[in-house]
Parts: sequence; C-alpha cells; structure tokens
Amino acid sequence: MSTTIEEKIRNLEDEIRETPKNKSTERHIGFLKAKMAKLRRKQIDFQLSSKGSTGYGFDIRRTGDGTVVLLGFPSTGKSTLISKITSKESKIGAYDFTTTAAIPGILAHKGTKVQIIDLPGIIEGAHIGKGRGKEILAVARAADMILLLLESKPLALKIIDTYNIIIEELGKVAIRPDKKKPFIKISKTERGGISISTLKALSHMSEKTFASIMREYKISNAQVTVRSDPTIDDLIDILEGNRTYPKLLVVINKTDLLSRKELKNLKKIFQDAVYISALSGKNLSNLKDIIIDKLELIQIYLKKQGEKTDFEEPLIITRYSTIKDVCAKIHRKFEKEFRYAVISGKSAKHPNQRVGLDHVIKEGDVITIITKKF
Ligand SMILES: Nc1nc2c(ncn2[C@@H]2O[C@H](COP(=O)(O)OP(=O)(O)O)[C@@H](O)[C@H]2O)c(=O)[nH]1
Ligand SMILES: [Mg+2]
Repeated sequence: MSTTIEEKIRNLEDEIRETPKNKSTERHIGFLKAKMAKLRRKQIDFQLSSKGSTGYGFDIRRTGDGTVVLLGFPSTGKSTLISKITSKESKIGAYDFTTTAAIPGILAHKGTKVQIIDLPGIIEGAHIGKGRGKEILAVARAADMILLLLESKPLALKIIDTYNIIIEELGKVAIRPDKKKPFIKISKTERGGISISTLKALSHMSEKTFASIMREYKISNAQVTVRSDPTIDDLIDILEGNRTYPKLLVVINKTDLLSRKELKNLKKIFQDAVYISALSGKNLSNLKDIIIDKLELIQIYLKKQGEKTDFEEPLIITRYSTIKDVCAKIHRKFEKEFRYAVISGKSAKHPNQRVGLDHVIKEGDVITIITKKF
C-alpha cells in the first residue's frame, strides 16, 4: 500500500508533536524534521526560484526599487487598494480568482518606485495547488515585503484565523515572513568531520545534534560558523536553502464598516497592523509612508570593471540584500555567469575585497560584479 506525500507529512507532524522535547529526543526530532523538510520540497514540486524570477505560471519581472506582494483571502480589497496607491489599475472584482493572473503596479512615493503586485485571493491548501495557490505562492517568493491584507469583518472566519492560515501556507512553501535569515555559514571540507564555531553556546540543540542534522544532508566534513542561536528549524532552513525572508506588513481593510468599539478591540489583537479603508481612502497616505519605511531601502553604487563608479545612478535595494540579490536586480545573466564581486565600503573588510554571492551589502557600498567571459 502506498502512502501519499500528504499522508507521510501528516504522520511526521503527528510524530513530532507527540515526541517529548528534551535532550535525549532532540536528535530524533532533528531527524524527523529534516525528513519532513525533504518531503515538503517534493510536495511543492514548483521551482523554488530565487528572488530574481517568480517561475511557475505568473511570470512577473521584478522592477522598481523593491517588490511588495499583496496577499489575502478573496475579496479583502487587494485590487481596490492597488488601484488607489499605484499608477496602474487592476480591475476590481471583475474576475474570478481561478482565472486571473498577477498584476503589477508602481507606487511612486518619496523619490522611490516600489513595485506592488496584485494577486488573486489565497485560500487554505494553496501550497498544494488549491485556487491556483502554487502560482500565487510562487509570486510571493519574489517579494521583498508581503503586504497581508485582511478584512476587518470576515463572514466565515475570524480575522486571526485567516492570518494564521496565510502565514502557514507561506511557511509550507519555504517563505519565512518577518524573519531574519539565521547566520550559519557552512564551508565544506575534504576531511576532519564537522567543526562548529559559535559566538555563544547553542541553546536549542547540542553540537552533536547540529552535526547529525548536517549529516542528514550528506555533509560530514565542514567548518561551520554560527552567529545566532539557531533552532533546529533554522538549521534545516539553511541546509535546504531556497528559503526567502520577506518583510511582513499586516494591513486591515474596510475599517469603514466597523464601529469605533469594534476597531478599538481589533487594534488590541493586531497592534502593529495598519488600519485602512481602501474604498474611502482612509489612512492610505500613511500606508504609503509605512511601505517605503519598512522596506528599508538603501543605495549602493555599481562600478563596471575598468570604469569609474556610477555615482549618478545609485542602485536602490533593500537592506540586508546580498550580492546575489544585486545580481538578480541588474540582469538574470549576472547570477548565472557570476565569478565573484569586488566590493568597497561599509560591508567590506578592506577596499576591493573579493566576495561571493552570499555577501551582505551595506548602504553606500561600491560593487563590481565579475562574470565569466563569454
Ligand atoms: N466597505 C468597504 N468595501 C471595500 C473596501 N475595499 C474594497 N471593498 C469592496 O470589497 C469588494 C472586493 O474588493 P476587491 O478589491 O475586488 O477585493 P480582492 O478580491 O481582494 O481584490 C469590492 O466590492 C470592493 O468595493 C473598503 O475599504 N471598504
Ligand atoms: Mg482582486
């Protein structure tokens, strides 16, 4: 009798839930979690493409200084919102969510141009393809920031439940909203086993467990540098790769339908959310400011090999971006043909430091990308 991936995942989830969490079981839990991550990878079956392209179906090119993807259940007001804050109109309610595509618009505000992508509503089970969920989630992987648009008065589900469902769907396709990428650097070696150097003691697992999880990924010799205090899930995320770490902005729409008291109560639950009415325009200019601020855009400068730095036209990109993100922003071929980058500025140890795709850039850096010769 064959069990489906679905069932295998469910069984593993049960087993993980039922296993007591302590020192003597943590290795086993690590094993189960790694197994589950591998199954999830199989289950998704769509390309976990990098930020540069969305892959799978709705092929939207990232443009502008940053990309914000609108996610929410059907009819929460996504299309209304994008038509109010961007220069391109997205038809409102005129189409069915099973037949629509992703529609980009540009929000020009405070000297920056942010791409905002409108999508059909997401529903539970999206990660296994319900309601074109795979296409939607594939686009969400291209986001620097996910704008989660919730409706203040949902009929069937409580607002907190819709929030949880969407966050879970994102998690299942390897999107980690509002999380910083854990700093775990793995350099494979020829021999010598796994040696781990940490800034402070690991509190979520022993070094033994750490190493045993690495071996689940067929890495038995490596130098590992850890600068955070990763959980087992964090480590698996790094080993799996392909995770995206977009920012998350929760926006609650249709506040015009609420009484003062209802609004006050809602604000206690979602304290950091932005409360708007897309229809009446209430609080939209504040929302625009928040979108720009939260994206944390920085400027860097590109220098072509053998030429002068282009200080006239800085490249605008989100904070904590890597050289890989910079490549994706310039042109697809740069990542493919990448050899190394030469970098000067705040993120460099010394001027003209050679770095790889994982290097995290900082405001004002001057960067030269060296590609393979054609
Ligand atoms: N009362 C009220 N209705 C809104 C608001 N925003 C959108 N709507 C309505 O909600 C319905 C769905 O809007 P739409 O933008 O198509 O939602 P989408 O499916 O998320 O794109 C439409 O009838 C809109 O007019 C709002 O702020 N207040
Ligand atoms: Mg819509």
